[in-house]
Amino acid sequence: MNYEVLDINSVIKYAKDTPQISIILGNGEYTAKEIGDGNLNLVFIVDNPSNGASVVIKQALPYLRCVGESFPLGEQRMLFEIRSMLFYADKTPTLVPQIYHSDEAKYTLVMRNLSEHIIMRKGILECIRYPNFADDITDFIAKTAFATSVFDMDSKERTKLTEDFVANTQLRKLTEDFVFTFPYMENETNRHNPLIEAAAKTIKTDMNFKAKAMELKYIFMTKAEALLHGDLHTGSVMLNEKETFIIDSEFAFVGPIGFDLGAVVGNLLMASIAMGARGEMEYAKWLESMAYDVMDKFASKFKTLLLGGGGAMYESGYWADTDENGKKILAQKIIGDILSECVGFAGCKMARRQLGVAHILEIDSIEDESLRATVETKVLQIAIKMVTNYAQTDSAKKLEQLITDMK
Ligand code: ADP
Ligand code: SR1
Ligand code: MG
Repeated sequence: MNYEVLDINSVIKYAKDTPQISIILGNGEYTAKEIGDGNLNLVFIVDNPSNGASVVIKQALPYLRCVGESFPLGEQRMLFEIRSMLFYADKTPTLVPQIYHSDEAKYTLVMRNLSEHIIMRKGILECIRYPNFADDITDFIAKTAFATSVFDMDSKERTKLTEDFVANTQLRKLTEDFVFTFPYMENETNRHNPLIEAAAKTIKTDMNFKAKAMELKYIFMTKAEALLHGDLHTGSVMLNEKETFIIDSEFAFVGPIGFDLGAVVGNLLMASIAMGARGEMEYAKWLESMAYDVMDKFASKFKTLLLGGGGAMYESGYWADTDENGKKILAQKIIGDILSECVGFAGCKMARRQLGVAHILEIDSIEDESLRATVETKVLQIAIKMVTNYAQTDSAKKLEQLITDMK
């Protein structure tokens, strides 16, 4: 490690000594607190109480925070968060916090403190309805995926994009291990509620499920479709009823678009099951319907973008001006594949949150162990169904049917 890991004292000095930060905070005595509740990094809020100014400073730790120092993890991952957040700031500026400064030598990203927004998981626990979420998240996925696809970029730009993110191998490997592999075999990092021991054991011998999980891992590892956020769960979204912001893109890499979409869909479905078990039936229904809405909205927005696309894909003169059908057939095929992969990826993400190292707030905070087991079991059953049937589940309607048939 050849950089200084910040603490609540040194982060104040860092803010004072860095003109791009001190210009935002202004003159005065700064205060700092560490608020990181994620699995990987340090997050500080630095305030200037004399004028109310405030910034968030995020820094990569040289290890995996949720496991501890025994699990080293390269701090270079922050470079990919910096590059992707700057890219998003350009393409979807209203959907990411304003970036004030980034430092590739100190592995820091300095951004707007979203003090009027909360992490979506926490809003879900309070049953808050977010009327713009489905539109905002599908804008984010469709626009950033299209802008980095062969339908918009030329070959040279795409080669550069791939080069900029190809070295994010450590975080890709985290996903390969913790989403697609470890939860379905014996591994020391796994943890689950003792009351679901039987289900946790069964999945490890379910060859049908395990083969499909490997198929999805193969797609994850080989399909270089577009630049992904890479960890787009509801803990990477800060919002209120009016605005939505995407944060925490250190897992960014060029991969299959269905992976980001699946993260959103899988986390909404898990949240729906958890909130239903807490007695919030109407809210649970709304969360489930939002999962389908996200798939439908993405499909419609992405189709429009693909039909207007060019980039490295189409040689001028290939399609006749009147020939819209060829483009439509191709767009339909691409979107069908993205949606079915989304269903499979969502299923893997739902299963791993019950069996692997990282769980979710909406379920883990259910104190009654047996109620929690009921939720975990239901999530697992649906997840297995989604993974084993993903290839033929290529629309929101088909996913809804698959889940309804299990009720
Ligand atoms: P990790 O990479 O460790 O998962 P996150 O980027 O998810 O870290 O940030 C951890 C927490 O810090 C978030 O859950 C949120 O509470 C807080 N946070 C992160 N970025 C901001 C921000 N721009 N404004 C306010 N709070 C933030
Ligand atoms: C080691 S697993 C930690 C998890 O936290 C991140 O948010 C990713 O989802 C990762 O899989
Ligand atoms: Mg996070």
